[in-house]
Amino acid sequence: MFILRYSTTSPFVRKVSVTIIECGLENQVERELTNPWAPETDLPATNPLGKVPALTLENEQVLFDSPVICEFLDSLSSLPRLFPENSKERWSALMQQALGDGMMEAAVGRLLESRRPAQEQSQAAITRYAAAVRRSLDHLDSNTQNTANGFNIGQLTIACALEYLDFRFPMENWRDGRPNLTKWHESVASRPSLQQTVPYDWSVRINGILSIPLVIDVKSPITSKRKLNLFIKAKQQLATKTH
Ligand SMILES: N[C@@H](CCC(=O)N[C@@H](CS)C(=O)NCC(=O)O)C(=O)O
Repeated sequence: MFILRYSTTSPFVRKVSVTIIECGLENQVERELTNPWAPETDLPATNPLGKVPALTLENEQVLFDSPVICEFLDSLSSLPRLFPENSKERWSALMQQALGDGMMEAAVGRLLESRRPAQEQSQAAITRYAAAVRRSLDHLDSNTQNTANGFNIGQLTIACALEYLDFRFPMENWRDGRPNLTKWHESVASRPSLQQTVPYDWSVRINGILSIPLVIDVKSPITSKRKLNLFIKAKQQLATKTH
């Protein structure tokens, strides 16, 4: 059994979750809910960068950074490969993955910047992040050959990036003025791997008080003891925001 440290909102974690489903590996991965922003988190003991996703293998080796984890998982699967072997297709898929990862980094960076106290926020940084995402969306809309066929790691990452924009910036509909990208997204959005991994905030406010749902993740194959431990751990982390 592998252990995936995850958050329910991270687009990088989502890439891994989609890969797990695409590769048919659901029963080989146990999931551990982790808030990387909690001051007391032990995540750095697993990933010195303090980031999710991080995957611990059976021999205790840890893999981190979503491209590494996804390629490892893909190498275990006998299903059609997400990382093409043929050189031309491979570089194209890896470039698309880099573009999608970059869009996620810019979108997450913008969100974090906008959550800083008003007097500490940099409008210049927010504008720069937003422009990077906008240019990438325009590039994808006018280069549809990059997204056209199949569902490799590049297309998987772009889909996660687009849906992260829907999740965090729904008021700025990326579809506006981008018919080609919209059509492409519609063609992949019904894949079960995407439908089953829609991001959600596990912290909710009830009467203004930060709380968490009792069922942490119904899709996780985790034991009730582990679930209880996660619940306690999560309760201890309530004061810290996730993204
Ligand atoms: N390049 C990494 C990015 C991972 C990442 O930025 N994860 C965020 C959550 S979306 C995180 O854990 N951030 C915590 C931090 O930066 O301290 C990947 O592809 O896995």
